[in-house]
Amino acid sequence: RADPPIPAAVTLQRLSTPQDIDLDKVLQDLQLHRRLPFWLFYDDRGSELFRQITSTPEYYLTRTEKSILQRYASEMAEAFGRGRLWIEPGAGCCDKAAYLLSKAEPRAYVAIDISEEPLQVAAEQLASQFPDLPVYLLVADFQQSFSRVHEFLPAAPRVVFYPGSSVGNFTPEQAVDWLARLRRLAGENGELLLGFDLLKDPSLLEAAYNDADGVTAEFHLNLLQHLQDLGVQLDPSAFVHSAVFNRQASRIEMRLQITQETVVTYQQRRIQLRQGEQILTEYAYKFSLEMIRQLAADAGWQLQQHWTDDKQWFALARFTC
Ligand code: AVJ
Repeated sequence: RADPPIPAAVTLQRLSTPQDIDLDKVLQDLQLHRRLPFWLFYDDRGSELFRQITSTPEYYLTRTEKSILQRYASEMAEAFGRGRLWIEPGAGCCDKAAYLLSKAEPRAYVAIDISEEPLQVAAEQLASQFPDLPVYLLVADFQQSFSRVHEFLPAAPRVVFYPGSSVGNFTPEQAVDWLARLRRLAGENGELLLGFDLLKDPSLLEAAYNDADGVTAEFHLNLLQHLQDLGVQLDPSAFVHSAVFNRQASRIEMRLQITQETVVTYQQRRIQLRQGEQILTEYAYKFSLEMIRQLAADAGWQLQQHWTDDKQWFALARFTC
């Protein structure tokens, strides 16, 4: 299929390609710690399935966050001020930023994502919605080439936009590292708009990760297909989805349960999994405002204000350096 045309106001830069996965390290982690990394969810099919999750009735996160953005876009734009460079890591199809771009009159909008296709589609959308807005699309894997993004961007005070509660995939320690990287990305006088899921009734949390139509289960099991596509041999029928809320740790824990003895092989590696074992694939932390304030403070960010919905299910907060 041919690439869609890139509009004139849009600059596309490819900084890295998704090929450089260290698969042996991934399998070593499976062998030694019964862990697989959450980013393996996101191949093309996985990104599509995540999109489908966001429209299940149980998965309130995306819907709630968008309602907050819609309701408070003007107030947020006012708080951040106009003429800034808005940067969104992991932007995907850029649909959340669109709420703000109409009000914030940015110097430019910069979308960073490892997956090029949704960015391309978003570019057309943004160009028709905001014909005068310079848009930069950076195809990049943040693991490696984050520092290089500075080379491509116009000079202006920055806002880093990190919605979706993706910060919840990290352990608190990793989250501090990540927020510190976002602070370097934001630069001098940089600000941050961070979306995060709030603590609530565990039955609501667990329902959001166990939707009745099984979309989340399919999303979870797609990770096995992704591994197979990368050359790993395994039998997907030996794995089932589970997601439970751990109150103590304040997080949803997603695990693949082994229902029958099975073997995973990759090159020289042979990993035997017994019935009843479980493989940890994802954390989704649920925060209080105080938890987020503290994590961000440890990374050098000061909480300024936050916006939430009527039920206080989700929040977006503004931080300054
Ligand atoms: C994309 C990380 C925000 O943790 O809620 C959804 C991913 N995993 N259902 C989340 C996810 C299972 C999602 N984030």
